[in-house]
Amino acid sequence: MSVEMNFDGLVGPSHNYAGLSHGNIASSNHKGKAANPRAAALQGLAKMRRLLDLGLPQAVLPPQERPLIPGLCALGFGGSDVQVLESAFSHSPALVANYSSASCMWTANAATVTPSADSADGRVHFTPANLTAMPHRALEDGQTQRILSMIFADAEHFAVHTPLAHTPLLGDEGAANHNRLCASHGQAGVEIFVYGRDALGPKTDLKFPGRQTLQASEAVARLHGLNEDNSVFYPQSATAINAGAFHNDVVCVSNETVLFFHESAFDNPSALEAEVIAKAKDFTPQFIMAPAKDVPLGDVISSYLFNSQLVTLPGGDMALILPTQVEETASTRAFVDQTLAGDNPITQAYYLDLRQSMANGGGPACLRLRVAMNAAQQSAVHSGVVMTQDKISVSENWVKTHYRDRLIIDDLGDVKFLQQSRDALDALTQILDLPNLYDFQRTST
Ligand code: SUG
Repeated sequence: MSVEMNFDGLVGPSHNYAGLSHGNIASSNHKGKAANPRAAALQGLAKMRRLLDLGLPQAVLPPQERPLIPGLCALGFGGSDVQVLESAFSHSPALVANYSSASCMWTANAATVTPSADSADGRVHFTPANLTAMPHRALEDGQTQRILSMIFADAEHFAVHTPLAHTPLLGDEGAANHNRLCASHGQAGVEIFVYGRDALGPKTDLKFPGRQTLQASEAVARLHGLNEDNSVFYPQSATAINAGAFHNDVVCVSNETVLFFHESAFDNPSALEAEVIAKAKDFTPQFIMAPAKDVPLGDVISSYLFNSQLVTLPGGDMALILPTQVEETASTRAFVDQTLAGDNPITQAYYLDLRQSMANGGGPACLRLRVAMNAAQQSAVHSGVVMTQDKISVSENWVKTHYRDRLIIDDLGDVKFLQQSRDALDALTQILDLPNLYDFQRTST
């Protein structure tokens, strides 16, 4: 039987607020504030535990190596690893902040995933996102490809592609701009690629970056063996991007038959709905749209209503996994209550404290990469990353042992912090049975 497994990003020890993401309001608003990596990682693990408690399969993607010493070496900083960090930091703390970001925790941006029911060759396809739009995120794709290749190593079931080239033509932000509608996870569906910018089209009036290009979405669909009958390409509205919805998953989420979104997400939602209905051969899509008159776009972006996880529970009903900010905002709370009472499959809502991640613009949906798999594919996943209650407890203890509870930009140049981060990641590779995952485990000086 097919299920959807969520691969959550384990928050790395260098979680901090450097204000690196132009167009991401939360990131800009928290620039320079002290972060609490320990609380951030524990909040993420508590979310994983909640999903396990609900009976849903849960796995984890490890953090990437940060500070990224090989990246700084490639910029000409030399000597031992400690000297590289010290000279880079004395040259530019802002540069080191880019090479220290824990942004890979938002695994909705790790890759785009096409389940085998949709792909031409019957395998699950992954394209690691190049994340070209933001300098600190453009450092992620090499390690992402390595991590995915270790976890989804079985070529009979999985295809892990090379990321698209780093060019503005092909800005790719992964599953954060990808929705899939289907009767149930194991059945063929319609994949909706939402883009922020047509890199070959006329100039638009975007105030903030439209990170995902149409050309990247089309390339990913081709690589994954999709065709025009099971894929849709649709622009996100400039209104949403200019208000701070830097990814589509800030204003829209899908699960099986349901597309749950805000009226301002798309300029012409009815045209999108019509195209999806025409391509949905054996199921009836359900569109749940929050009207702007009831739920202001500003409330959507500050609360992250649509950055919820929409999941199918073992009994068949659907649940929303939401940040507590949605409960605290009158308009969004009212819309959730109205949705639960309405004639649709969503019957439950859970509010979780993810404030550390939210302060950098990452809600529940940002923290997970969804992979729908049949039974054979599930058993081919590297078992070390599959979470159990016990493994969550072990991971919590690991966080409590290795993570700081306060981190500011100045700490990123501290060589003791470099060593602490490496000790943490080294211990994690044992917990997740991913030996020699990190460069420093093979080459450090
Ligand atoms: O790319 N924030 C991330 C948040 C990504 C959220 N993901 C999804 N919506 N799927 C970003 O803007 C902030 C880092 C900083 O400012 O320190 C950051 O990278």
